[in-house]
Amino acid sequence: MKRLTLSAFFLGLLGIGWFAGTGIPSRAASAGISGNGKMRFRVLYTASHLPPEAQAVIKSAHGGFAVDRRPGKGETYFSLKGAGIIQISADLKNTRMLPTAAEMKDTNLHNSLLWLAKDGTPYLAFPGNEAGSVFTTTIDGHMVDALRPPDGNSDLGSPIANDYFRGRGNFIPTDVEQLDGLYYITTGYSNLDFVLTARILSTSPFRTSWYDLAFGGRGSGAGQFGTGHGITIPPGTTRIDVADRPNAEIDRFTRHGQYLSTLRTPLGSLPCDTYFLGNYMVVGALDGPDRRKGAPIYIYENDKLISTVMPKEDLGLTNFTHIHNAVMREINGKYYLIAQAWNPGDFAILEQATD
Ligand SMILES: [Ca+2]
Ligand SMILES: [Ca+2]
Repeated sequence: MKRLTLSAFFLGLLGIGWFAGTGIPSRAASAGISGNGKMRFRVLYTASHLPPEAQAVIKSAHGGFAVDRRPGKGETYFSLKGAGIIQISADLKNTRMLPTAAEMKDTNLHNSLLWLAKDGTPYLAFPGNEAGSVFTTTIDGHMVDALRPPDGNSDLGSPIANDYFRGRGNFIPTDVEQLDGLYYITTGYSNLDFVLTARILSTSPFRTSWYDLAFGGRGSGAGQFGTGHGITIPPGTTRIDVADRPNAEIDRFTRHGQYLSTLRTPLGSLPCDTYFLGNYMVVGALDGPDRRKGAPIYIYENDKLISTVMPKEDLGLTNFTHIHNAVMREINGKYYLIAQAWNPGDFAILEQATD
């Protein structure tokens, strides 16, 4: 009996291997379902759904997703070092590479943002943590701007931040947001660990310059960060949410950098960033409280935790030891999670289990 069970198990693994090897978008690598209540998910696509160039470097994935929220759109964007910017179609069925400038293609872009200028023109922005630059492109991936490190002479609005760059401290952007012509940039991988801001002076030609507003800073006090890793503004609001990863906190600020409040994620979790869809907040976590089970994706409704999705433990996505980013889509009344893992990197799209 035991032997039979084991044989079946290994045959099953072999089956998954064959499936993944065909290059066909592999549906249901595992029959598992994960999550709670209405927010339970199963695997829809794995990394084999990505273009070959992306699959070749997926193991080094260390970024995040941006979704085009405009009516009639819905495409998702992210970038992989060595491959460039990838676009996932609005219906999730297709993926393609966008032509990407060499300067952006061969460096890590740690997250992604899609924002609209006053005239409605969409732009993508990417924090280059290795390049020390925030890159802006058109929706087609054409690079229009690279915001370089502060030179030590620009007033960043905080003596600590000014002194840091005067002393040649590193600029390491980890995420970027945009509100009314200001970029808000987290610098959680540097000792500075502030949110810095830069003004978008014009879009034709595209020009940016550092702005005198900075807030946060390293520490455990209210509105301080252990690592200010991700930054997100809930759509339709002016509130700024910073994922303070080692402290299991989402620290909230006004657009002027005044500290508002903190939402605590489960003790021992490492929240990387937040994504908002309606009343839902999705939080991809590098680790959960129980490190043996792989990393969770948390789903909150009106700031209340309603579901914990465990891709490794429940869905057989063995590379999802750490999750670096997750976003949610709604298509025809059904919810989908798009997630990427880190160390090792991996990719998956999960679909809501409605049965
Ligand atoms: Ca904090
Ligand atoms: Ca973000």
